[in-house]
Amino acid sequence: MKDLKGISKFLSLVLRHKPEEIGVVMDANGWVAVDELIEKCSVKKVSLDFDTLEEVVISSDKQRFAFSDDYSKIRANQGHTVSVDLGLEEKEPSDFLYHGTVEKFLESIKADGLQKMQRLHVHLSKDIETAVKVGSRRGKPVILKIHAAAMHKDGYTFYLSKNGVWLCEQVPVKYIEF
Ligand code: HQG
Repeated sequence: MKDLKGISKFLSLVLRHKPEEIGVVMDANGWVAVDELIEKCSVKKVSLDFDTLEEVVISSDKQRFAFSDDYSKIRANQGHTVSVDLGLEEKEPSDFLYHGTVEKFLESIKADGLQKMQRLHVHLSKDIETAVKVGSRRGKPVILKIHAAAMHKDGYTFYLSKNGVWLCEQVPVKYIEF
């Protein structure tokens, strides 16, 4: 059986954080040529062919990756730490969005609000269930309720990624319900 999850994690590393890990070129919009990706994955002994890559893209639980229309390029839908312009769609959020985190960050979040840390955006979830999954990556999840519509009304911009993750620059403390 192919290790689709392992490949997906490796692709997340390359397509969001470290294209240099295997020496692929990423354009300003986050795209990497599929042929080059497949070829250079072998450098790290990750054996990949087009069919497997397509399987990873289709089976990704969070739809982490997308092909260009002609399947010649691939990119991550969100989660980057490298600076890319994804042409994100600005969107008005519903009343509340959620953020899954853990206890140890609360004091700092209470002081500074939610910050994007290493990534390009603060990531917010449309429902509590998704936020629980995000928080659980780090331990016992703590869910923060974000007064998103109020923020938007006050002039903050929200984006919705292709795979349904809400993104913004920051969330000031006054919009966070702890
Ligand atoms: C915390 C996954 C201290 C924040 C998920 C989080 C998501 C602060 C951590 C995506 C802080 C950053 C992103 C402050 C925020 N002081 N800590 N002022 N502001 N934090 O991984 O949201 O599976 O960059 O609470 O599903 O956890 O990779 O962000 O705990 O969509 O596809 O700093 O990653 O997607 O951590 O996760 P991250 P995140 P994938």
